Amino acid sequence: MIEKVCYSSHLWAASTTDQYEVGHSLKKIGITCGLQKPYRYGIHRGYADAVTELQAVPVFLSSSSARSFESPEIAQDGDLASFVQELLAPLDAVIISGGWDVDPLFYGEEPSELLQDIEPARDRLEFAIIAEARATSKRLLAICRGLQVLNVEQGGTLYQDLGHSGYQEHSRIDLEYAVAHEISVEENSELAKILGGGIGVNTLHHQGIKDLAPTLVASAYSPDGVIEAVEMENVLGVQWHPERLFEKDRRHLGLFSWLVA
Ligand SMILES: [Mn+2]
Repeated sequence: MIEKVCYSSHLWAASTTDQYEVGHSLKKIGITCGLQKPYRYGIHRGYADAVTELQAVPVFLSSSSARSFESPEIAQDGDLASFVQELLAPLDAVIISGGWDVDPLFYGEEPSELLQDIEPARDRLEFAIIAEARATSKRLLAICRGLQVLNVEQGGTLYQDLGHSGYQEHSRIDLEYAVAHEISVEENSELAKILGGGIGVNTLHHQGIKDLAPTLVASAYSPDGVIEAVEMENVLGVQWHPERLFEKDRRHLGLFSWLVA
C-alpha cells in the first residue's frame, strides 16, 4: 500500500519536507499570477515553495481567466463573479501575489507619469477573488501588489509612486533577499500573533497605501510611516515579500502557516 507519493520532481525539489502525505486531505492554495511581458505568466517560485513546504498544493490562477470576460458582449461583472465562484470552490485558501501596478482608474485617479505597467484584467480578476474569498470565509494572504489590490477593492487609494510622494525609497531590488527596513507591528493584531513582534523586511514596491480602506486595520508600519500590513477577518495583507525571506528567517513562513491552518 502506497502511503506517500511525490506529485512531481519539481515539488520534491522545492520542498524541505519528505513527501506529500496522502490521506491527510491535501489543502489546495490558489496563487494568482499575471503577465510578465511579453509572452509569459510569471510568479516567484517562493510562493509555491512556501505552500509546498507546508504540505499544501499550489494552484496557479492566471489572469487569462479574466481576459475572456473582456469582450463587450460578455463584459458583465456578474459573469466574472460566477466564474470566480466556481474557480475558488475547490480551493482552501488564496494568495494574491505581487506584480505590477494597479490601474489607478479603479480608485478614481488618472494615471500619473510615474505609473508603471498595469494589467486591468488581472485587477478585475483579483477584485472578484477577494470578494468571493470573503463571501465564503476562506483565508486570504495578500502580498505586496496583493495588499494594494485588496485596499483598492475595499475602497482605499494608493500612492502611484511613493518616492515622489514624500517617502523614502521602498524599491530596493538590490536587497530582494535581505532586510531593507524594519517594521513596527501593532500589539494585539493578528500579525503580532504570527510574527511575535517587529521584524526586518525586504521592500520591492514603488506604490503604497494612501487612503486606507475603512474596512481594513493597519497592523504594521515602516519607520517612515508607510503602511506595511493590513488585516480584517480571514484576511492578511503585507507590503513586503515573505516568499523571498522565509528560508532565511522562519518567522516569515508563519504567514503561510496561518493561511493553510
Ligand atoms: Mn517597504
